[in-house]
Amino acid sequence: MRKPQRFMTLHRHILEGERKHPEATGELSALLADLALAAKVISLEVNKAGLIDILGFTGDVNVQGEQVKKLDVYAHETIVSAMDHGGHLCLMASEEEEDIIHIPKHHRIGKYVLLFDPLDGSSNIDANVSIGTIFSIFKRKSPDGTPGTIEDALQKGVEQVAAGYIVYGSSTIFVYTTGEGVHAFTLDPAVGEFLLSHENIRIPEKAHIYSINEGNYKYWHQGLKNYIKHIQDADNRGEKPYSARYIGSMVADIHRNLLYGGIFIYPADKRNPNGKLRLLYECNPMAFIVESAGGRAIDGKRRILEIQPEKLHQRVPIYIGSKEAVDMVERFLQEAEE
Ligand code: P6P
Repeated sequence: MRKPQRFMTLHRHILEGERKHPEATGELSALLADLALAAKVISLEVNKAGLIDILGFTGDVNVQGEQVKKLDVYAHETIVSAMDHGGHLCLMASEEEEDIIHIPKHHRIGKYVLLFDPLDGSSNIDANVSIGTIFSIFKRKSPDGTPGTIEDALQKGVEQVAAGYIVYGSSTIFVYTTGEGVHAFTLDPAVGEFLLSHENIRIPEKAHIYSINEGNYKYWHQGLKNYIKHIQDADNRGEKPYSARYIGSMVADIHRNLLYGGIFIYPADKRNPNGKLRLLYECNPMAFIVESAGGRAIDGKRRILEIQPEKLHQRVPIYIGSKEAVDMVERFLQEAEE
């Protein structure tokens, strides 16, 4: 009889990872499984979104008489409702919500904190460009059994116990790390399971892809201009030329660079001294993932994961990707300061 195909589901992979830690209670595994369910629900809606115009749904009320929500609000509400009753969380915070999100009183309060960007890059959905959900998980600092506090959300990125993203593209891929390798699972819609597609992803140390919005060139500081000019001259030095790849969706850009090698940059510039991307919901989780895959992530001076957050929606500049590339841009930025 043919040996059954060894397919590793996300759920089985998480449980096998948990078994390596005798002290594990299974709560983190259950939390990640709840997130995977939310991801499947969001994926279904995102992939239908393109049909809204084709099927003639009205702008506000669709054929089922339901209120058609903006996709990022829909994704936010899907994650909150999937995660608020599992008993694993004391608190949530979302890029879509001004303040922290408390767990409803009638639900058990758990020991984890979930920070998330429900649908990053959602402005791209009408052009059918890949978008994504990003999440970051911490253990609470405040006493067990009490409602979570803002301090539980404002922890340094080094304190993360897990982080990941789901990219809704030509396929839906769930990528996560608990600090022991970075693993990717592709959704098989036929069976409704995330199946292991890339185990222990390592970002190539050398990079020949750079991702940055060159439309902001005139606002860049000199050190960054010097770096970009340097890499654009690579072939004049007999080196392999670089390619510019910028999707304008952080999850898609980072996912490609994670697999192929590359550097993603959203810098501080003369208009935005803190760049654009959020520390809690985008930069910290992506930094944990990329560092766990052998890369680096800095704000130009500091390791992203060492930054002490001051506010929920704090923005930081980010230079993230292959180690050699981040080392090089760091040198150009330092030299320009001297
Ligand atoms: P810009 C999408 O709006 C986003 O938050 C990230 O996903 C993306 O990397 C960045 O902003 C794009 O910003 O200013 O280049 O359009």
